[in-house]
Amino acid sequence: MDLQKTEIDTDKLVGFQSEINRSVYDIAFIDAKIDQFLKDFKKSKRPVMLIGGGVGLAKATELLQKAGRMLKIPIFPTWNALDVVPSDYKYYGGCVGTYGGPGRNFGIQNSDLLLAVGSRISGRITGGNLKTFARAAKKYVVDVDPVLLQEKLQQVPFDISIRCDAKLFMERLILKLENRPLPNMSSWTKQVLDWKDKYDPVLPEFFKQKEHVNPYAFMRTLSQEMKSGDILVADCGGNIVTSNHAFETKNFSNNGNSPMGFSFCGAIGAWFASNKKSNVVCIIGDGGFTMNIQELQTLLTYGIKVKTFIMNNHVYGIIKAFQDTNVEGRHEASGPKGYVPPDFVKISDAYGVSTRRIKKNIDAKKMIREVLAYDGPIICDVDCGDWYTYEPRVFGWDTPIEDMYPYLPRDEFRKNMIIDPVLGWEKPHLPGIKAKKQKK
Ligand SMILES: Cc1ncc(C[n+]2csc(CCOP(=O)(O)OP(=O)(O)O)c2C)c(N)n1
Repeated sequence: MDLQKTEIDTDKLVGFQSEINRSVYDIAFIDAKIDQFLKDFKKSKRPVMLIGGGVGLAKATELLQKAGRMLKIPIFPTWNALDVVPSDYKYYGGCVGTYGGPGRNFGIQNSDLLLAVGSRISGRITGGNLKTFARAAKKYVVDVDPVLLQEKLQQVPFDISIRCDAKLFMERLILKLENRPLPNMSSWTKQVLDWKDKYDPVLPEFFKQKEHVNPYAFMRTLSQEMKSGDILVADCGGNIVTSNHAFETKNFSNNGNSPMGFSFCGAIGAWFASNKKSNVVCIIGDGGFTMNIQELQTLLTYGIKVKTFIMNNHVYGIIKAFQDTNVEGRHEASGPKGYVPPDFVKISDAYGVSTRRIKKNIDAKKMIREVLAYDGPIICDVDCGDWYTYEPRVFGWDTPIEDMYPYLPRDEFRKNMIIDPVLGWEKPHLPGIKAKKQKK
């Protein structure tokens, strides 16, 4: 209460400096490490970059994309950098990690040189089997935060740690790359991009599904229907997995903390910051929507034209998937036992917000168009039945991340692993799973 009542003279507050304070960085050290990286790059056969949210925060997106066009190597964004390395970027190599989507992690796992910028390479990226993460790669890690570069906090040991702002690092890297002959990595890069295209999580049969809406098909269609410059804010749980697996380009999300209900308010914030001409779309689960349902009134009070799609699978999808993997399919409090969502259309109607329902997969495209074209706030309930099949994904925490479920036939797996696989993928059965097979 004392703090809340305190009078503040805003002119006297300590300011935040958005410009890089170059004096805190050791430029000679950074340049020497870049030289070392370029020497290793010459010897390398399978170099890659891993880009985290830090690059976007440092406003280094354009410089990173320029450096990528010079190096011509595969670049993998973490989920927090999907708008830094969008899916239509020439060297986008797919998503990586325990829910690694397009490419099923073959690119990063086969690499022999890894340059990570603005990512602390968290457990979501490495999986729990740390010694198998990019196991043949010499790892350069660039981070602005010296704390994250401390050895004791590294999930996987970094070979070379470079403390630097991402923008400054990219500037120095580009200076070194200009007018320098570089080895041709085109066949490796093509191989990674082929993996990405071949192992697209969005399967053709998803579009043919009868009855309920298939979330993967829905997200891919939505990404085709949204325009460049539109904003997508996705939430938490299974709907963020399907968004990140299937939505192409234009993404903006909350993957760090992942609080349920974030995207509804995040989209409202994004609408205020937007040009008011582009669409701002909110993707949210039924569980997440319940968390901030009172903001329906805010849409009306301020005339906020956010278009919200509730991916309604009537359960806590990601929790059920976790329960299948880890507690033998005992679905406690994840629905329908212990959790049942209300009828969101009736609730939104009561607030006076416009509504739509999509009940069938086949109607998705038409309805997406109608909602996107609607001039005002609108809530669309997307009936996904009880879908919670998020694939591909690493099954079991101690599994190398190229060993994804659904497992590939042995021969196909071997063809894709240049680096010797550890035995994980040879497992003939799914560890610990006794859950019923789901209907798709
Ligand atoms: C505020 C909050 N409470 C609990 C969690 C843990 N949690 C993560 S996802 C999830 C279920 C999400 O269900 P839903 O919103 O329906 O999305 P789905 O996974 O079905 O797409 C829960 C309980 C969380 N992230 N945030």
